[in-house]
Amino acid sequence: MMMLKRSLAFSCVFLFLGFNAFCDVWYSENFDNFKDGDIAGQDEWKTAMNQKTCQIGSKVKRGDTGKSILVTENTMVTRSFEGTHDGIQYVSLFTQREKGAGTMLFYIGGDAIKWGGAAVFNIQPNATIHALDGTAGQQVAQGKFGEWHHFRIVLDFKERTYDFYVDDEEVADDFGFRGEGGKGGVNPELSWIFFGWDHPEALTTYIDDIEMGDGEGETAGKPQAVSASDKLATTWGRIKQRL
Ligand SMILES: [Ca+2]
Repeated sequence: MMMLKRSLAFSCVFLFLGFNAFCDVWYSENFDNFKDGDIAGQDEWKTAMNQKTCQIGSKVKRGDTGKSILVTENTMVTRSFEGTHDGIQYVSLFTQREKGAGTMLFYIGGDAIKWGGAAVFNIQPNATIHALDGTAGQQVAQGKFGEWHHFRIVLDFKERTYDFYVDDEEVADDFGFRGEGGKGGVNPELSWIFFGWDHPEALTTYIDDIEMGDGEGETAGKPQAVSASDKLATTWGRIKQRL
């Protein structure tokens, strides 16, 4: 892991001018190399709110091969991130839910987990997507069962607001952080994400390809241009030769 971090740091130095977008990413995971079963205990993922762990599986995933996270009722997991991630930050992920009576909850923040969250949103049993503006929830989009949706959340830790994009369409603009007591003033930076459903009503939801980084992340979740990939692979090869 240390080697990887060092390599990434090196690559950012080398690629700073030519491939700046790459450097903006500070967490990227497709879960394809995780072990099947409990995600808790892998890559610093942990259970949250005294719930059971979500699962890694290969039944439903983005792409033809690989794995994703399966979120079911009474499961909730979180991951914390080191470093200072303030100013403008983004989270990009893909999610797909099936029919069921449970609600898929998402929280992103930097204060107390759950109630001190910054951006708070969910997918309800009828597949509508809701987001909180402060403490007031409202429907912002209509999802479809059994289809991947792309979520991109852009958080402004100075203004303490966030924008929410569903499948590239902005569905929430400058929604207030939830924050402790709904004041929204207690999240200095992005330090964790967590999701799940802490109730017994049935839930089947998948999450894949989580990416987090500095800035708006406009290209997150989009296929990279072939030329950029080639350039990256070539540069990567040179970096490895030097190390
Ligand atoms: Ca995957």
